[in-house]
Amino acid sequence: MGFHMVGVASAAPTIFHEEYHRWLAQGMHGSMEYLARNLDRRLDSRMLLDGAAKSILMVGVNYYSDEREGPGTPATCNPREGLIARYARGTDYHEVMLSALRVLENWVSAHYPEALSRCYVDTGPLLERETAQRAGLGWVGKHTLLLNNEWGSYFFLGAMVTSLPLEPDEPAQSHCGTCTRCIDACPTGAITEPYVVDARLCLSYLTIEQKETIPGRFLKAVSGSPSRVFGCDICQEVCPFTNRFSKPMTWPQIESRIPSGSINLISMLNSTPQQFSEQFRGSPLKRAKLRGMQRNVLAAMGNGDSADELAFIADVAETHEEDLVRRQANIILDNAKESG
Ligand code: B12
Repeated sequence: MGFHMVGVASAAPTIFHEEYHRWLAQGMHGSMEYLARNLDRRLDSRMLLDGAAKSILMVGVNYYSDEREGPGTPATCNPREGLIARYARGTDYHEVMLSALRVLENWVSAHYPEALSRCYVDTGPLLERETAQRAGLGWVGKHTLLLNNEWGSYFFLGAMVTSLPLEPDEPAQSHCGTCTRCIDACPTGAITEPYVVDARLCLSYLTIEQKETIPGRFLKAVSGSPSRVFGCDICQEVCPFTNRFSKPMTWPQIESRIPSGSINLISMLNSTPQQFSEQFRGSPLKRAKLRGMQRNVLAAMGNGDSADELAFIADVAETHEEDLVRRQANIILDNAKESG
């Protein structure tokens, strides 16, 4: 079916039960309430399929696109461009991967008609990375993402849960050693300790998942050079394994549609709902909605460092039709006042 990685884990309780509860108790999930739901199943995959789950077939699909991110690229040279995280430059992976998994599921059903199964990509109550580590697809890095010494970390995970008792693969071993580059590079300190990401501090959460304004203390990180207007890959960009082993993707369905890796900030700020929905049909950017993207690009435009910038942001605060964007503009203005 073209998956780049595949492995089997037995359905089992997580060995990080306490860590997960601590993470929730500290509020690190922010507004992603679904992470606190269905904990019986989320923390013990034997409970999936109404208690009939025996094995989980984990798959991985490489999505690395080799657009450069460093010096000389539009997002770095041009302050009017903002970077889109690599995973979001093509068509949304959820449906594409689910369709491929369903082909596999149909094949299994044809051979084992009595077997129950369910496919998940992202949305199910399953700890995909921990399960994938047990299935031998790679190891959980200190940035909490799954890493593999053939593919790096730019790959999606998907799962087929089945009632069939399949023979499990050998779990993968960690190769992170004493390296802390991901922790050191995160501009907001979101990796609060190895293997723990406080989502509330993560640029990915701040620019995609949360629907409110981006607090002033994160503006420098969003508007850095390059600015990041949808998701963030810094913890992966600095990883020696990711750098060494990433190879360009081979799934045309999720190929990058944004060759520069970045979008024009002003065009997005001025985009109409029709333009946005036509330009980004089927794209992960839709998750942030137009108003979320406009909030992000405004936050990326700067901190009101010059008089021109301040005047522009003050105008947005008065005239932009989205309430969220006007409120974001006021946060930038307040922030500029505070920092003199
Ligand atoms: C919620 C979520 C987010 C949240 C929270 C991130 C997080 N780290 O949990 C936000 C919005 C911030 C996010 C961001 C991103 N995400 Co996300 N996300 C998810 C989702 C839906 C659930 C993850 C989850 O359950 N989190 C809850 C926390 C508590 O779980 P955890 O970090 O695994 O915590 C465990 C470990 O830390 C462990 N632990 C504690 N101590 C120790 C010690 C050791 C030694 C070990 C090994 C483990 C360990 O205990 C915890 C309990 O098990 C998954 C899909 C899925 N269902 O799994 C995708 C997923 C993890 N995301 C993915 C991607 C691509 C991203 C981004 C790269 C996107 C981007 N470019 O912006 C960023 C990366 C940021 C980062 N460093 O995590 C991919 C990752 C693929 C891969 N190769 O790993 C996934 C698997 C989606 C997919 N199907 O492909 N994401």
